[in-house]
Amino acid sequence: MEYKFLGKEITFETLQAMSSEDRVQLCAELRDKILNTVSHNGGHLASNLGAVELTVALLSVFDYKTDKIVFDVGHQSYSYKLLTGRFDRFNTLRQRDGISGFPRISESPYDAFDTGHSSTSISAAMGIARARDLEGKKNEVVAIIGDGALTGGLAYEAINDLGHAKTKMIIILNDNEMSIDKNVGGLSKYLSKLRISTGYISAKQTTESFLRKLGFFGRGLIKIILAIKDFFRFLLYRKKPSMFEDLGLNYYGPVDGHNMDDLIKAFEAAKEIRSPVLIHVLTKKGKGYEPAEQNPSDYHGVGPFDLATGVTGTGKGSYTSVFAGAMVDIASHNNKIIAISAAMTLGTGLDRFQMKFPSRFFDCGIAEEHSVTMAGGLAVSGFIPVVAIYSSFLQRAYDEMITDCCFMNSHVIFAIDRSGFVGNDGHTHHGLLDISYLNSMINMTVFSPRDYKDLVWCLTYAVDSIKGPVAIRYPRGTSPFETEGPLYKYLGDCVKPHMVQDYGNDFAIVSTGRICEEADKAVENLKEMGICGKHINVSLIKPIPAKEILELIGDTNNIFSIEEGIISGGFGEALERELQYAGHVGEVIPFGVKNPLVRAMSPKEQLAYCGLDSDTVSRVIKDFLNK
Ligand SMILES: Cc1ncc(C[n+]2csc(CCOP(=O)(O)OP(=O)(O)O)c2C)c(N)n1
Repeated sequence: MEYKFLGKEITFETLQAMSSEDRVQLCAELRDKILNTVSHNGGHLASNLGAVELTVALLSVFDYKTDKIVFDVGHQSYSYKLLTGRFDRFNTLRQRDGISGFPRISESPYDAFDTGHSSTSISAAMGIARARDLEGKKNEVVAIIGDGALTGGLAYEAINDLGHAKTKMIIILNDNEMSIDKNVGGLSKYLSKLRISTGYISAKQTTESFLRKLGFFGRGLIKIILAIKDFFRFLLYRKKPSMFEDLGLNYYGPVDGHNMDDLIKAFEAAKEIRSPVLIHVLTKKGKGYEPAEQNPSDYHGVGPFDLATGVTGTGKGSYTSVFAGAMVDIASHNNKIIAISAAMTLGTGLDRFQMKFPSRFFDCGIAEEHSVTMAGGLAVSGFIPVVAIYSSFLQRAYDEMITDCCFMNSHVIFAIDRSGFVGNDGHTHHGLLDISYLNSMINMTVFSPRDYKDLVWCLTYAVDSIKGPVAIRYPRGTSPFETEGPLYKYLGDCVKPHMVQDYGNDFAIVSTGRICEEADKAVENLKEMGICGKHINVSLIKPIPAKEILELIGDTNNIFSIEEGIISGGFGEALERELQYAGHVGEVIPFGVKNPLVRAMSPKEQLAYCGLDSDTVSRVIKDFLNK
């Protein structure tokens, strides 16, 4: 497609001056660019296709150079990036040194806030609006939040504050009836009710016809109301019952999120209100690309795909799918097993469990904290809840894990997916902090299995042989080694350390998790250089089986550890302490991540960037040993 607008400088004035036809053309260009880029680089497709008109309308009413626009999660900000000076670099989306898949203040002065995790936009925008008021500035502040993100509790903490403080700001609720999967819960039902009871607010309706339809206005009153020229302004001032109104916001909508004129009028009207306004916009996820419209969940976050057919890459198996299969197996023999997801049913593979055991599956929405405390409630009632949440998203349930599960020593199992590097989503999504935060939790047992079989053993052990809280962390993607035959002989073997290579006593390296592969190769590299050491792998990392590890280490004082996680508070530090308690005199030198701000690139590149690839590991060990 030849672009008439994209590629040229687009300012607020350019957008304001555009005709309706020009804006339609611009939307087509944005969709074309997004489709071509995402089909090549992967990314969040469906949400972005649904937000094209919304973004063009937004930037036709608000000046991105002076107003502040905060996207929730930020996965839907591609059109915004393209319209705010990043067209030329957009081909680098989610690539090393390229454009991030999320707003980044380090990337553009027009990105108001870094995002990636859900339900933060109203809080962040409110802080920005309060700062504006304190400084006596006049710019607008807008938060754009999806109906999925609105299931997160943080959003209500913000609305509670906002409805009371009456800070001037605008919330645009982008309602497409979808989270990643179909949106769930009472709120989603409530929004449907709002949609149906009111119908679209459209510029095509005349004020008079609208008022007559309502029926209860006398002729005199209609005359007065008609004196207010702008229909939208009238509607905005008309108090419409909704929970948002009850909480102190002006509610306005719903507006057709693909009708540019209606969107612009609605945003212009909202601008005039001196107190907080929520504009309810209805959009279609995947809009304009048939495969994504038909299967928005499959195209929410997608790898490279064939644009003509929509065919995405075939999965080669993953830790996630192994976990999903094991859950179904285990639950078919144990009717106390419950599976819990926080709006990530597909992502965690729990759709298989849901199909098989619908009454024992709960999707709580984007509500990690609630999911964990609810699991605590199930556990004290005799069930065995397995809460499957991505590592970085579980960070926000830190307190609930401790207070509502660990302190009571409750048998809650945390299946922590996406531990370690996640690749192109970048630093907000890495699971690099989990060992560190889990290490601080009393009573918590922690496993970091190295491959698929190990994962199944650890999960089985967690269900059958542990009575308190257990965390099992496993990474995104495929296992580097698929062992033939049984990995262990007995269930209890997964809590023991294992000798992987034993070439001599020059050094010993203790690995945990998938990164076992790099340690493996490093030990081979070193052997070729005449440096002969040992490699011990351990899946149980809390409590660390220190005595057994020391026995395997044997006669060397040059001990290293390696983990796919942050060094501070991580496995290596804990290993050193536990080995010392077990009688070892000396230190453990940890290989791990020093700075978790690791940007988008492939997981392999991220390993190398952090010095955790086998070449770097072998070089560092060689230098250390002075050989
Ligand atoms: C705390 C947290 N939990 C889970 C996610 C994963 N996640 C990213 S987008 C999304 C769905 C958001 O739905 P919605 O806000 O309606 O936006 P849409 O994609 O439908 O436009 C989820 C669950 C996240 N980013 N942050």
